[in-house]
Amino acid sequence: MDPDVFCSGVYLITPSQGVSFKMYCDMDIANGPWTVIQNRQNGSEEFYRPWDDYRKGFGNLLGNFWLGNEAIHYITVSPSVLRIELVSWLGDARHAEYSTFRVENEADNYRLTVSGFSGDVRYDAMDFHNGMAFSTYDRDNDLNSGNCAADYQGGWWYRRCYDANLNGRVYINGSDTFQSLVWDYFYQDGQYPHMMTTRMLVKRSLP
Ligand SMILES: [Ca+2]
Repeated sequence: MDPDVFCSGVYLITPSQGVSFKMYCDMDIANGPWTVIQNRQNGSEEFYRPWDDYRKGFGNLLGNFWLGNEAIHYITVSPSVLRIELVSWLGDARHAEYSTFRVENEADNYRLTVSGFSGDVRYDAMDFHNGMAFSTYDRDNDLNSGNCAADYQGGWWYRRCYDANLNGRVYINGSDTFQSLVWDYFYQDGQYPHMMTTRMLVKRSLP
């Protein structure tokens, strides 16, 4: 079945000759179908992982997972849109959309391009990460003299260090920790509010 035509479920796609991987395709939300590249729905999956795991991807496509930087790179070779869905522990749902989303290849450390923000979340927390390379605790590509991925316990496009930390390891409600799933200024009065669930989805830009 062609995921461009109809989907909702796990599919094998081949974005480039000799390169194929499984992905979860969603057409339950507006203007789909979308390929899900990240899903956090509970704390059952470990996200504090090394470079190689983030490169290949990990978790369960029907549960919590990171699709993998290699797969995300191949998907975003075609001009792509990113959607991020956030639900706080207070149950408030917001989303961000970016009209431009690209992840370079491994030789460029899966460098992020993200721009063209829209959506109903009150702060664009990804702008801070635009242009950054991906970092993991064993591959420090951030601009901090320390190791952001080790300090904040995720794999991410850390700068010095983050405004968003959606791959943070710590899955708990309300605790004052920076290692959690964070979207800065989700609330006006809370700089580092924790998220209960997050999803990141990609689709091709309209021509
Ligand atoms: Ca560093």
